[in-house]
Amino acid sequence: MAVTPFTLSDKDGGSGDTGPDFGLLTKTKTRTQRPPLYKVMLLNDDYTPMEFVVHILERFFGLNHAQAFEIMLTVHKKGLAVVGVFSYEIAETKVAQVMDFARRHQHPLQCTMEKE
Ligand code: TYC
Repeated sequence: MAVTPFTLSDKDGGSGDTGPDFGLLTKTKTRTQRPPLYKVMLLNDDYTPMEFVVHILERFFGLNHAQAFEIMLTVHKKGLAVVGVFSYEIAETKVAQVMDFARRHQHPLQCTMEKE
C-alpha cells in the first residue's frame, strides 16, 4: 500500500486571495496479489505402460487422446513434462489422484508439483 499526500487548489470558496488551501487527503492503492501457480509434472520410468499414462492424462487432466499421447511421448523421451499449471490446492489434488491411481494399479509412475 502506498499513501500519497496531495494538495487542493483554492476552488472551495475559501478566503479568496490568500493562496491555495493545503488540505491533506490520502489515497490508498491496494494491489491484488495473484495466487501463485504450480506446475504438475509426470516423470518417466521404465515400467509404467504407455497406454496407462495416456489414460491418466485423459482422465485427470482433461486431455484428448492425441494430446495425451503426445505428452506421454514427451515424458518418455525427455524424462519429464509439465502436464498442467494450477492453483496450489488443485495441483495437490491432481498429484494425489495420479499417485493413488498408479499405486492401486501397481505402477511406479511418479507425479510431482513445483511452484512456477
Ligand atoms: N517409459 C515408459 C515405457 O516405455 C512409458 C512412460 C511414459 C512411463 C511416461 C511413465 O510418465 C511416464 N513403458
